[in-house]
Amino acid sequence: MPDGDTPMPSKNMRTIQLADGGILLSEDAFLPTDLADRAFTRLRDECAWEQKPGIFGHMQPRLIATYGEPGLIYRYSGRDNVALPWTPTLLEIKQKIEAVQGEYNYCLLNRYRSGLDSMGMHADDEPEMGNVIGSLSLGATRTFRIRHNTTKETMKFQVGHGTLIIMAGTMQQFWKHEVPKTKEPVGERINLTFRLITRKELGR
Ligand SMILES: O=C(O)CCC(=O)C(=O)O
Ligand SMILES: [Mn+2]
Repeated sequence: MPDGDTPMPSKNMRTIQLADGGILLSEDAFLPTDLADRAFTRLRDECAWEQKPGIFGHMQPRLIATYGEPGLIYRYSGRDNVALPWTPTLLEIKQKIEAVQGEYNYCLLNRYRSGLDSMGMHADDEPEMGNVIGSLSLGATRTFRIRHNTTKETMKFQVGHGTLIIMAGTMQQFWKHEVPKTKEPVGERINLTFRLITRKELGR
């Protein structure tokens, strides 16, 4: 079994060494289509989706849901997001990603209802956040764009049904990422970001 820090990528996984020690792993069809289809339907129909206000008080342009170990809270954009208990679908996907890299106790799900839904440039660099984040995409293909903080170097990835991206190394310190809006007629997309919220911040 991997120890969580040492990646065990499959032969279909690309490893990209980014400037300043960022690491990005990606695999297009990480989840087989039948499992991806089943997961998309279940997560869409079973998760407790909410639209929440962002940092400036306006509604975020997407729906979110948060799952994980009991009592775990992830605070971002000035709001607490309390984990609901893991569902079987989330646990199944979590274990598959952990077999590649990382150890996770929390999942933030984002649901992009159409091309108008998006996520702006940001880094998941809160002090309590582990540096390895496993991001699994389901449904419509969207662009995942990353940008270096100072050189502004950018890279784009098409993330489709079953695509896995793992962000690791120093990526959150030196790079930001986003899912821009698109005018293309795209369907719904669900993205799962598995994270490790460290113990010292539990129970705040
Ligand atoms: O939807 C995505 O691919 C990215 C989600 C993300 O960056 C986040 O939840 O922090
Ligand atoms: Mn993010």
